[in-house]
Amino acid sequence: MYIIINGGIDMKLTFRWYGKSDSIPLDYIRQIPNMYSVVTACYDVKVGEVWKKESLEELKRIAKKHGLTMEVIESIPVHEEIKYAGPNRDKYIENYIQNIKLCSEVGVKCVCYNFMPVFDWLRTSLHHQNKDGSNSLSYSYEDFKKIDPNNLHLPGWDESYSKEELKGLLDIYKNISHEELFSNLVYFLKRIIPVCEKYDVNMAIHPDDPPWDIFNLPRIVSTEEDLDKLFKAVPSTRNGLTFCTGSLGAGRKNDLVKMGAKYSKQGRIHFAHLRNVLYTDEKDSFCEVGHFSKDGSLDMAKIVKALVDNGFDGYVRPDHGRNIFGENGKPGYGLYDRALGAAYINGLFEMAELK
Ligand code: DNO
Repeated sequence: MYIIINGGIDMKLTFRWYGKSDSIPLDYIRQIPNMYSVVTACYDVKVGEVWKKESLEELKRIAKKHGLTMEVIESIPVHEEIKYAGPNRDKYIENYIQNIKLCSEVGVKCVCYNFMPVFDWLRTSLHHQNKDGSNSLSYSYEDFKKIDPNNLHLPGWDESYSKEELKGLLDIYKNISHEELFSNLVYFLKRIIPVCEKYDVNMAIHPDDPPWDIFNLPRIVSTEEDLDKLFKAVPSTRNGLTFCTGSLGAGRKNDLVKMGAKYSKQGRIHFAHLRNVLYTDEKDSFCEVGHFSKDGSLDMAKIVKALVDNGFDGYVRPDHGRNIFGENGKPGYGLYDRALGAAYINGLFEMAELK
C-alpha cells in the first residue's frame, strides 16, 4: 500500500506536446513529477478551418493511455481576416466558435491563442551559444535590423505563407492602426466569449513575443496598460490571459511580480508559461536561459509567489528550454531542459503554497 502524505499542489502542471509527430514520447512526459495534462492542438487543419472531432478525440485517447489529461489547447490560431477585419471575418469567427464547442466536448478547459498580426514569436537566433555549452533561442537588437520580413519563417508557427501571400498581408497591415487592431480583437471576443461562458472554456490570450511592434506591424498585447484595456473592454473573466513570463518579461518596463499578482487576483490568468530571459545589452536584446531565477533577469520565485498568494491555481507549463545534455530538439521544445524547468516550477509552487 502506498501512502501519499503531501496533499499535492493546486496548480496543474502541463507540457506542450505536438501530437503524434512529436519526437518526445508521452511516456517520458508522464515521468516528469506532478505532470497532469498535455497542451496540444490539431496541427493537420489549415488556420481558420473547423477541426475534426475525431482528431481531438484521438489526441485525448492517446494522452489518456499515458496517464495524462488534455485540458489545454495551444492554440486555436486566429485567422488573419479576423485580425484585419477582412470580408470573411464572420465566417472565420463562426468556425472558431465551432472549434471552441468541439474542444469543450472533449473536456478542454482552456484555449490559448494570440492576436499578433502575421508573425507569431520572433527570435534572431535559434541556437545562441551559451557559456555553459548549451544553446537556446535569442533576440538581438542589431541582428533584428538585418531581417527581411518577406523571407521569414520560424519553426512552430501555426501558419506559413507563400512569398506573395506574405507581401499581400504585410501591405494590408500598413493601413491598420493599433486602435483598429484592438477593436477587431474586441469584436472577436464579443462574439466568442458568450460561447465560452456557455461551454465552460477559458480563453487565454498569449502576449506579443517580444512585446513590442515589429516591422511596423501593430501589436496590442504587450504591456499592463494593454491588458487593462482589453479586460475593461470585455469584462467576463473568460476573457483571460496566458501569463507568459518570457514574453512579457522581455519588455523591461513590465513588472511581472505586480502583473502576476494583479491578474491572478482578478481571476484572469488561466494559463502560465513560465521561463526566464536574460537581458544581454542596454537595448532590447535577450537570450533564453534555464528557468532558475539567478540564471536570468526575472525573479521566478517572486513571480510564482505573487501568483499563488493571489489565488492562482490554473494550468502551468515550463516554457522554452535550452538544448542541453547533447539534445538537438525542436527549438525551445526539447525534453531535458523543459523537464528540469518543470521540476523547478513544482518546487517553487510547493514552497509558495505551504500553509
Ligand atoms: C512559442 C509559443 C507561441 C504560442 C502562441 C499562442 O513558443 O509560446 O507560439 O504558442 O503564440 O498562440
